[in-house]
Amino acid sequence: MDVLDAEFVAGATALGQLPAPTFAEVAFAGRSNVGKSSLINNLVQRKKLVRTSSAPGCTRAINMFRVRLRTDGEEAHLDLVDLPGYGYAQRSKAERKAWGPLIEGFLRERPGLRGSVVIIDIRRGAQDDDLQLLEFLESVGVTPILVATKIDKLPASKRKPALAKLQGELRHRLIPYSSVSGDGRDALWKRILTVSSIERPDAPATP
Ligand SMILES: Nc1nc2c(ncn2[C@@H]2O[C@H](COP(=O)(O)OP(=O)(O)OP(=O)(O)O)[C@@H](O)[C@H]2O)c(=O)[nH]1
Ligand SMILES: [Mg+2]
Repeated sequence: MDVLDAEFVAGATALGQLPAPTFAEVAFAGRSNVGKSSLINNLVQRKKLVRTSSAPGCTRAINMFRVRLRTDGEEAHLDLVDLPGYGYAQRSKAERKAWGPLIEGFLRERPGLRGSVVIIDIRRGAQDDDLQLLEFLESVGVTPILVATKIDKLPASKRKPALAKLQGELRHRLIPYSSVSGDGRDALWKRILTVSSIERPDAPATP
């Protein structure tokens, strides 16, 4: 799989500002500062396509990026959607009130949406709002793709037990990731392309 091209398509603070669904869409959701924007940059191998920040609450709008890729000799398009982070207490109440419906509205109402990557910090584990998001996705029928990110922040000896513990709390397979080293990139792309029906799932191994 090669990413041929990636470009910013739209930023929206209301659903009506987004372009009509054109290609398959995959959303990226997670707590504020968990590394959603860094993950998208790492996936498309562009350092600065998406703005990232060490200050939480950087992404305040829904930002859509269009990726042109080639897989198995065929070209395909896919829209990646960076959602504002949730769970950041420092924002004004009015802002927080506006985002719930924005994120939920997006996840509920985009007919082209094939799945949502849900990103969890391996060091923090799944928090209440992550679990609420997973429940919400289930209720609206959006396939979750679970990612445990920032694994590079744990010493190698602590990664396995931390992943096993987090996996034990969740019902979907977890993909370990680092946006610094690129660990997990192939596995996540594979899952995204399968969920988007761009690639077929691997045939089960014949006995
Ligand atoms: N070590 C390490 N740092 C990371 C990783 N992913 C993100 N970061 C850092 O975490 C901080 C937040 O990253 P962002 O990508 O801006 O996070 P975000 O989820 O988009 O944040 P908001 O838009 O504010 O919700 C930045 O300082 C990143 O450099 C990772 O895999 N490893
Ligand atoms: Mg961001």
